[in-house]
Formats: sequence, structure tokens, C-alpha cells
Amino acid sequence: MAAPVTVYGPMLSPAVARVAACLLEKDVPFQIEPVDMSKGEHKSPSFLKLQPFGQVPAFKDHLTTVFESRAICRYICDQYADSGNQALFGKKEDGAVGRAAIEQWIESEGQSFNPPSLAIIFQLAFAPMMGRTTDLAVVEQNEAKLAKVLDVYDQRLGESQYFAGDDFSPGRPCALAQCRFPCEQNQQGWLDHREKESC
Ligand SMILES: N[C@@H](CCC(=O)N[C@@H](CS)C(=O)NCC(=O)O)C(=O)O
Repeated sequence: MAAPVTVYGPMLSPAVARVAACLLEKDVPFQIEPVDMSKGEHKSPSFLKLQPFGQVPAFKDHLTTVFESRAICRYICDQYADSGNQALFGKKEDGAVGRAAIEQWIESEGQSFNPPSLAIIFQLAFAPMMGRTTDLAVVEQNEAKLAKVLDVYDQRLGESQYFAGDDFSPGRPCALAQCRFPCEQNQQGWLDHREKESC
């Protein structure tokens, strides 16, 4: 029997991995529907109905479709509140204050951590896969930007076990989705000195 939840896109994509990490943490069974980006399937009319910007991932369950990986994670935490890690998006009793403590780290992951880390991953991991030359100047520029973000992360993770406190929250899978590339491939050792950010 098919799983009721479908994630569209390749697991190689950090944004798809972000959603998969959230579903695994929430113990929600899901299936991955492959989207062959090399053939432009993410720009096809049928996929654009699910994700109007032509990007992976897209998400579908028995109730709705959702796009944008962090919005999908929020939806999963709300819709599947009673499943898996029930405190993933904050404990009910912590209310708006608890939610804000998590939201601020998810937002800063999307705004500050994601752009430079994705640029580095694109150059070091995806460009060679696509037969393109790695632009080391782009890597260097983004390493400098990322270093500032990681300094803040180091400081925060010196104060608490996870970003939003001592409980695991979606900020962690959001950032982990990106970290897996340098950790798996040890690319140029650029995370080696960042023990706190280790996978
Ligand atoms: N903000 C989007 C970004 C998704 C994204 O950048 N997806 C990439 C793969 S990791 C993609 O589909 N790129 C193809 C394109 O932009 O045409 C999200 O978090 O879902």
C-alpha cells in the first residue's frame, strides 16, 4: 500500500533532505517520488502545479499539497502533532514564547546559513557532478560569510545543547540537511574545525 505522504524530488537535494529529516523525526511514513532534474522534470506543467517556482521539494498528503521545505516542515509538525517527536516544534505548554525561540533559528538558518552554505556545496559537490568547473573564488567569498554565521552558532551551542534550548527542534534538521555534504565527503575539510557543527 502506498504511503499517504509523498515528497517529490531527489534526496540529493538539501531541501528535500530537510523535509525527509523532519518526517523521520516525526515518524511519519512517506514515499519519495523521483523528479529527474537533469531532464527538467521540475519545470514540467504537472510539477509546476505542485511547486509553482519549479523547485524541489514538493509535498502531498491526504489533505493538501505544500511547497517550500521549511513551510513543509512546519506543516508536518502541526498536522502530525501527535506522532514521533511531539516537542519538535516546541511544547504546547511553552506557547508562543517556545515557538518563537524555535522560529528565530529556523528563519536565520534560511536567511543567513543557507545562502553561503548552499553556494559552497553547489561549487564543491554539484558543479563537478554536472561537469562544471568549481569556482574557488565563490567558495572563498561564501566561506567568509558562513564563518560569521558559524561563530554565532558556536556561541549559541556553547550555551545550550540545541539552538532553541536543550530539546531537539527543526532548526537542527534544517541545518543538518546542508551539513551532510561536507561531512560525507569531507570537502576541503571546511567544517573540520567546527566541532559543534559536526554531523
Ligand atoms: N526555498 C526552497 C528552495 C528549494 C531549492 O533551492 N531547490 C533546488 C534544489 S536543492 C532546486 O529545485 N533548484 C532548481 C531550480 O531552482 O531551478 C525550499 O526550501 O524548498
